[in-house]
Amino acid sequence: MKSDHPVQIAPSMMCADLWRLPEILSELESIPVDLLHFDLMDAHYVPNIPMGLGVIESIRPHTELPFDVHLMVENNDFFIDKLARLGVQQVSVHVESATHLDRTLTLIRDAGIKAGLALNPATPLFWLDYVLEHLDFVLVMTVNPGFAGQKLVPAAMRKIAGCRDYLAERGVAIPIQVDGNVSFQHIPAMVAAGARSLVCGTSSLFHPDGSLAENAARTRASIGEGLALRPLVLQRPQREVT
Ligand code: S6P
Ligand code: MG
Repeated sequence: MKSDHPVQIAPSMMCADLWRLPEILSELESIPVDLLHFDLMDAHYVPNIPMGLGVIESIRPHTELPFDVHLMVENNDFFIDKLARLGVQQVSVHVESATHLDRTLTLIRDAGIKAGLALNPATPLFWLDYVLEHLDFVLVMTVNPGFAGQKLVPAAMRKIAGCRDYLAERGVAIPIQVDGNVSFQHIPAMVAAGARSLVCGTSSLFHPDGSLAENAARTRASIGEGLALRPLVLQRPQREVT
């Protein structure tokens, strides 16, 4: 994930109006965004199928922006060589969907693609323990995967800072991507907690109240606010034991 922006903007393409795709693509390029995020689902691992390989294939020749594919499928390995042939730059897989996680991450890298591990809101950080050397980024989900337009899971916010500290303690300098209700309101805290790539959907870049250009300016301003904040310190919830 290389670009000049300290925090990358990755538009979630399942939130774009496919009817207006050529126009949207050229607006995204002129903003400019940093990479395009595609959600590939199979109606098994998650109960939805917003887009398939065909959409990625038809868009790929029309832009030089890097493609970031978020796999939410039961059979990750089926997709890897196909995505490599389509010219995708990075792929993330979910811990729960990978029967042999080490093998799947190795397949991704061997295909010349950057590998990411996606952690659902309830998935602990320790899943990273034995695969860190295979990873180019970590995807922290702040909603349960499957749909756009959901409410943030508050505990997942703590995981962003937890993940930043976890990686720093191990001397691993890979970026944290955050996906799910990345709204104008939440972006500053997400960035202050350590997010360096934001998947932007209906709650920011594709917000129905603004144009793409207006929403992009608000998104960059919210990122600026987050970068100016002191790094968020991880606060564990206090619960009274009765
Ligand atoms: C959800 C998917 C996401 C969504 C994105 C939508 O499973 O992985 O990439 O498309 O989170 O954004 P928003 O702002 O509508 O929550
Ligand atoms: Mg996604």
